[in-house]
Amino acid sequence: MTMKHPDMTWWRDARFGMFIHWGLYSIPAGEWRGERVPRAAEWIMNRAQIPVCEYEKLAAQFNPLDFDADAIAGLAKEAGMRYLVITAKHHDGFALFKSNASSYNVVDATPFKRDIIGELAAACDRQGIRFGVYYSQAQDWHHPDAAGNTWDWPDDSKKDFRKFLDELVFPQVDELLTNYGRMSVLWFDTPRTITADQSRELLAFVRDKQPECIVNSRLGPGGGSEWGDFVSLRDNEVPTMPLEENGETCATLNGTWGYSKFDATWKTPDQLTRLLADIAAKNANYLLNIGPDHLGRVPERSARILREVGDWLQTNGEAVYKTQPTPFPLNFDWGAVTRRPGKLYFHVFDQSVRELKVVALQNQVTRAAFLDTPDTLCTVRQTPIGTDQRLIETAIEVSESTGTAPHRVLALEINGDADVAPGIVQQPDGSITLESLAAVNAATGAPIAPAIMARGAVARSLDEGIRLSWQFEVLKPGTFRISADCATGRYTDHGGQKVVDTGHKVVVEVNGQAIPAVIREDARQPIRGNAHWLCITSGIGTAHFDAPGRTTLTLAVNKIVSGKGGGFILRNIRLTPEGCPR
Ligand code: H79
Repeated sequence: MTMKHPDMTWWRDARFGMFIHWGLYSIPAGEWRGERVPRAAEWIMNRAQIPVCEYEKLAAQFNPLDFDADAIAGLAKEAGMRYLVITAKHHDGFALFKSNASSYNVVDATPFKRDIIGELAAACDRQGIRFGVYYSQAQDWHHPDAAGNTWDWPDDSKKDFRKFLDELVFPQVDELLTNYGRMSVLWFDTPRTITADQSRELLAFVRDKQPECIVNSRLGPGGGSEWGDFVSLRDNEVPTMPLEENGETCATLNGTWGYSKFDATWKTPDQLTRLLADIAAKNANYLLNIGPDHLGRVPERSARILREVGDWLQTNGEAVYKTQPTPFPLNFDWGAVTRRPGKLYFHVFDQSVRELKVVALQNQVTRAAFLDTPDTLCTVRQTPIGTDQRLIETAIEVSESTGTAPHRVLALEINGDADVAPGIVQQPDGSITLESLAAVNAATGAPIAPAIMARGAVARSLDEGIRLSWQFEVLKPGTFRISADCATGRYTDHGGQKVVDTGHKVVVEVNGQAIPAVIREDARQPIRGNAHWLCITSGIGTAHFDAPGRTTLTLAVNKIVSGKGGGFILRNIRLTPEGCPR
């Protein structure tokens, strides 16, 4: 049996989905016995070490009379989302569906008695939204043999994980795939304890029941691309370069998945449309979460924000749905790029830019206009620069645009499919960006990217002793400042502090010169408005090029400091012409 899904078309085209985290944790909503339990509210049982016998009592209080499946599916539709994934069972073990495998479910254990999964599946069908469920297949804090609950059952050696699979996981997955019609997505999470064989068995079981169901990569150990049908990136993670395989960024609208009464750190509609574009530009879907409260109400703010995203998609959806990732080998400061056959979409985040310039696009641009002012044409110039015929500069004047949305999309009609001459080239502003994922291993010549593609990444997490190199084309010689952008690598908001490890020792070799440097924090900024990740910039030194031409830069990583920031996580190396602000 083939283990990979043969046809991901609907999923691949969708690009935008709704995630829903809902369960008993919506009752405490981030507070236990008068104490705030910060961050992820769905983790409260674990974070406050609440015994099963106590947490279970929440079921008797669970009566979300305002729950309206049609309203939620309708909201997803209004937001422009094409699929929906809800927590059928999260780590706390409580099922939002009728189950014969355990009475710890919404129908048997609550006064509400309604099957939430059933109602939502039917509502999604009515709205034409693909329906899927999240199922925690390894952590279950309610089951003595599952992973995770170390406060009620501290002795791991007494746990029989197989028993948990047989008593609960297989029967419940069976119920989910039998009782609710077509299941479009099964979304597994935190594959601890589960073995490779057990994961394969679970996948075969799903394939047998519903061959069309799409499964995420967090099914099996490591959660990498060898598992399932698409790569689940880390929570809230935005890749820096296009992924070779289908990816998905699951993300929060504020800072928690389950409803919290304390967290009002909502992302703005502009941030969300930018993230959506940036993620699509990297070949991934955006699965954006809402957390209904104990009455089943979607927080009004999140609903309003999502509707605004939906309004933006009404005009700009063609630059998101069904698109392919950026053909350019770098991130632009001004925005992100998506494409379709015969089209390129420049998502312009920076409204102050009056002229957009890209290098090495081989196609002729036949028309350029913003999607929100489609009749106002922008002037395009395409001129060769340098000696290489393929080094064409495409410049588009955007000063005459009259639209007002903060994130506008410039649509270019081009002859044929977007074709960008391979290689890294100095940009029209003089800068040269060496993305970490575009590097090759200097020792082997092998691309650096595949090593992380298993999981996707905000950037490449480096190993001590590695030497990375990049070849690039200098067009306008001169003196350049070299700097490195480094990122946080995992859940690093230790008490609100986002940590990027510094102190790594590197040597940059360029132009016959070896520059030793220590990575430090000279500046810090959020990554593309994404509050969950942070980027620091470290100065490295300067380099001088006398003449145009092809050259190489090598980064030798000699010593890595492994602190709370996850080690040395390099986003890119930048060369900025002396005298330019960075
Ligand atoms: O379902 C959501 C999370 O609950 C789940 N995945 C997403 C989709 C998830 N399970 N584990 N993790 C994410 C990683 C665990 C992170 C932790 Fe923490 C850091 C556990 C304890 C510290 C985050 C912050 C959870 C509690 C506090």
